[in-house]
Amino acid sequence: MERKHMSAFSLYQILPPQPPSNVKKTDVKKAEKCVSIESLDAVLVDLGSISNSRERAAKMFKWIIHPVPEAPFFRDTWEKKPIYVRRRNPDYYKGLFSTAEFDRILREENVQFGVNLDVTSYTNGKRETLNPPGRALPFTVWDFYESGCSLRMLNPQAFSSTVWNVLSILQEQFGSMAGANVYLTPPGTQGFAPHYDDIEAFVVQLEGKKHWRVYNPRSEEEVLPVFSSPNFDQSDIGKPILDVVLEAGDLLYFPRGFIHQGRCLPDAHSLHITISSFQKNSWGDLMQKVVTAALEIAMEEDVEFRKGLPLDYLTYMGVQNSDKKDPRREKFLSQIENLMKKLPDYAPVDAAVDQKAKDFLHDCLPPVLTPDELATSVQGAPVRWEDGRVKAMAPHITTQTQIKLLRAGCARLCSDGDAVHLYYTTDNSRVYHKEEPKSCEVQAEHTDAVEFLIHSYPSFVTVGSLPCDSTQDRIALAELLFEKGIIHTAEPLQS
Ligand SMILES: [Mn+2]
Repeated sequence: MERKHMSAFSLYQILPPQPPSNVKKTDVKKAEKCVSIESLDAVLVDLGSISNSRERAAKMFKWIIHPVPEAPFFRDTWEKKPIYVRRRNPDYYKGLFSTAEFDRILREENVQFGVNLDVTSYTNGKRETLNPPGRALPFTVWDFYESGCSLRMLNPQAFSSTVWNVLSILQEQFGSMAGANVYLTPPGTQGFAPHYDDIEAFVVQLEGKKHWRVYNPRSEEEVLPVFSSPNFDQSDIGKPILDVVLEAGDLLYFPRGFIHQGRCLPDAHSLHITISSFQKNSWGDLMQKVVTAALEIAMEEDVEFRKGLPLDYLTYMGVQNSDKKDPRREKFLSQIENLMKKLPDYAPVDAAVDQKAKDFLHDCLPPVLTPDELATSVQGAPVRWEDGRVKAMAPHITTQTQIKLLRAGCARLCSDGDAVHLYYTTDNSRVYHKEEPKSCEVQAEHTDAVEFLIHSYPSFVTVGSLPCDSTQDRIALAELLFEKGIIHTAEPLQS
């Protein structure tokens, strides 16, 4: 296919070496007028009053990149270039995570070396991982730290409710899994060799400071790479395009493919959390599903795809024959082209997107419920054991009960061949893929009602308004969705 375009790589080459987003004082002041600067606690309380989880996600994201406005960020910066936000407010991200919490987690939780925590060092150009086997107890971990090693906590969302909450909100902004790692680095040391990653990275400086250097992708092939790089030598990476000291409250964003390294200054430790997203979330990743499925369908429906290969094709095709001037090669290649051109006719794009969505729902963190949501969902149902008997009967749903999905993205209808399934995130684990994908088959008489419920979000609808054939069906469906934690009610249910 012939296409005139400016390659992403050449685009990077013309970007100003110092990003214009190095926010000046005046810009911050201008932005303050539009969005108030709030603490994380205040933001989270605020979000609780927003009924639409997608709006919550957008607001959370705005708070993270503040004062950079969202629309220009996604237009000019996202997947294109790094951005550094100097905030001059060490408390901006306060409450998200801290070294004190790190210490608390080591004491109270079962943190395993190599699974939840890595001990690393990078000295004289040599990168080492020093994980002993077993549980990471403070005694050993702090000894490593004192001797100059960096600590990387791999899934802080499993141990910190705040990180879990923030990521579970953000995943709806990205439509792609939001992950995080926490990095604690002793003064005067560096924990990692220069490298690039396969994710969009938001480095949120929580404590102390760190000297960061960010470098352009080295070639066209390393722009928006599919895989992370190995460790590089200093001589491999050229000159940094960004050279900054991140202080508490500051933010550094860089796209996948941008090489980076962070080193602590002699006078301060550094604690940061890197929030990441968009791993394997490219057009190509979707096309893998589209093309695979299109070919399956084409083979079922089009005899041209089922006709046999020429008897002698191995004698003129293949690498060993690729330099041959043989007219049969041209004929063979043109037949390949004809078949390729037919594939779009069979491409089940919506079904492929459903496959992608299914993967995403499996990757998702379960939602963190607000007190109101807890009181109106299965998790907070008031049934309990008291005084030797079950107190309060299981509450019941009537046609007057008002219901709504717990989150815009907590459930999704996907067709699996003949059957329709509802996939949902509410029974997922805080630990990545610890649970199998959760789904339930939706009977044909219920699909319209589930779709209605999904499309009614964020409004509540009465159970009686669900487009089902009978009241019995309506109640049965609502009870099923309530039990799975997919919906909650407008008011706490009465027994
Ligand atoms: Mn990295």
